[in-house]
Amino acid sequence: MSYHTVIETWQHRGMQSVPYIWMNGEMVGWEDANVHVLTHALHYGTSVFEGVRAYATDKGPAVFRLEEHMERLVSGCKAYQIPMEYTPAELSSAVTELIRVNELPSAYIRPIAFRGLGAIGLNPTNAAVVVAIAAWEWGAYLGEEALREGISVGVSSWRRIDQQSLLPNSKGGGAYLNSILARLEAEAGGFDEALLLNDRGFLAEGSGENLFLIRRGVVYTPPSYSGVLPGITRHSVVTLLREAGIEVVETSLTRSDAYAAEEAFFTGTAAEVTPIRMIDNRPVGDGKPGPITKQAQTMYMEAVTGKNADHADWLTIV
Ligand code: PPE
Repeated sequence: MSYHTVIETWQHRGMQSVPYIWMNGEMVGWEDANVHVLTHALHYGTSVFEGVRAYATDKGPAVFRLEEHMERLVSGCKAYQIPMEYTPAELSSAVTELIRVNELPSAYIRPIAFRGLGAIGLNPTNAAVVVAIAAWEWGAYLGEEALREGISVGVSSWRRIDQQSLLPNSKGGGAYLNSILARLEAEAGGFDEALLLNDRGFLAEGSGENLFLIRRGVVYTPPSYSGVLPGITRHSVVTLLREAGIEVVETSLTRSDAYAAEEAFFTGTAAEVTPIRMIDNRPVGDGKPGPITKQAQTMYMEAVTGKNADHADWLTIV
């Protein structure tokens, strides 16, 4: 398949290209934002990325918790020793500029820093670092129906990456091979998404989402020592639930807790608040999104679209 055919096929599948991608400080054309096959990150996963969303608001497109995402990117680069020459503030300006030049009303934003050309072999020091940001319109991550009706998840045979071998707090590219194994296994098994346990058998998270369980009106979520990514959506939802007077407890959770839950949902920038209706073929509650799940979903959507004045500071107006 020629490279141009590849691009056309990708656009056919609904991934709309936009005029510009930001690369190392410049706006380059979508079709020119390419890398060489000897890019270090392609071979060894030496990259750190982010997923951010911008929503249409009364004041135009607004990016949700932009600074926090850029700070997590920069600290992930530090952890994986990828020299990053931009500050979170500079990266944030690049994101808003990119949305502006592409005239996007809303967007999924994908910043990435990676080791490029200059080294093959496991010492990446001489591989030049490339920083790029792409943005495009992306609808519901697991489909509109998932947001409305909920999804079925299956506990994975794969364990979530562990802090003794990788850095679960960072979005390191190579580490996502773990998520990919789990996601493919889940779909092959007839589930919509995977639920990964950690190395000690406690519940961790989805392939790209944090987990919440609800029992007797209390909301539970695995703590960072369970090896989960400290999700920015997770933090936002915990904050909103507590402000609404709902108790949220961060504690180790087991598979039994998952089966006993009356409600469950996943959170993530891409997945937003996605209800879980089945876990390992057992209905969660009555198999329909419950009241606290719906409340979390509504509060989150209000916050991201600028309808919660108390959290106007979470939005960067483009
Ligand atoms: N856990 C993992 C492993 C993860 O990748 C994400 C984000 C989360 C939790 C939620 O984090 P946050 O977005 O800060 O609330 N996953 C991103 C990538 C998904 C993808 O398919 O790529 C995302 O949601 O953008």
